[in-house]
Amino acid sequence: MGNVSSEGVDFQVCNMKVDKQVVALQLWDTAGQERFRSLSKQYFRKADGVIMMYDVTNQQSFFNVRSWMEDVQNSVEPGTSLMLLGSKKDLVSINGDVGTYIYPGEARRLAFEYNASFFETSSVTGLNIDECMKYMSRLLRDREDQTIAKTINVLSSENEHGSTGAFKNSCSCGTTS
Ligand SMILES: Nc1nc2c(ncn2[C@@H]2O[C@H](COP(=O)(O)OP(=O)(O)OP(=O)(O)O)[C@@H](O)[C@H]2O)c(=O)[nH]1
Ligand SMILES: [Mg+2]
Repeated sequence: MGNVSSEGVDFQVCNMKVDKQVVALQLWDTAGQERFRSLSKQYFRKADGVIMMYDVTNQQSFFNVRSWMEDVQNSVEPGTSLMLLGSKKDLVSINGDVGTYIYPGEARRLAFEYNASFFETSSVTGLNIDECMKYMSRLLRDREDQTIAKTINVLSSENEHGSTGAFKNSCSCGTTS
């Protein structure tokens, strides 16, 4: 964040309002520097979602995305929501510097390979910041809703079987001859 490289892991909480619901997000900002790679990988395992960022004017940062995506893919639980963000879009329009610009089509293809959603963003102009966080919040909310629905299903089917068992027990206990 800011001009300082993340050392290890930063943590923040924030609430996102989506479709009149509030989704509470815990954001774990892991460092992108190589020496923190193994530390960062430990956090992917427990994540419900992973957001990866590269700089749209920096080919090397885009080149690094693939190996990070591989790490993420090998670390996360199935069903974890992945998102790729091309940051610093503001620099492209200011400089008109298309020479080093990674075009969104190329990035979108890479994101697609890893089943990740994709946005171009700018923390300077605010481009797509709200949109991408809302998008991720929706994915997480939908997955949580599915998990809750599955749990309710399992509990209610266990209850059916359980109550039959209980009924039989109480019957046999209650029956005196
Ligand atoms: N112009 C522009 N500069 C940005 C943008 N986002 C970040 N920066 C700048 O880019 C530099 C690096 O940003 P960080 O947020 O520290 O990058 P990081 O990916 O967290 O870096 P690590 O913590 O080292 O992994 C800082 O100087 C930021 O001010 C953006 O959207 N536009
Ligand atoms: Mg950082």
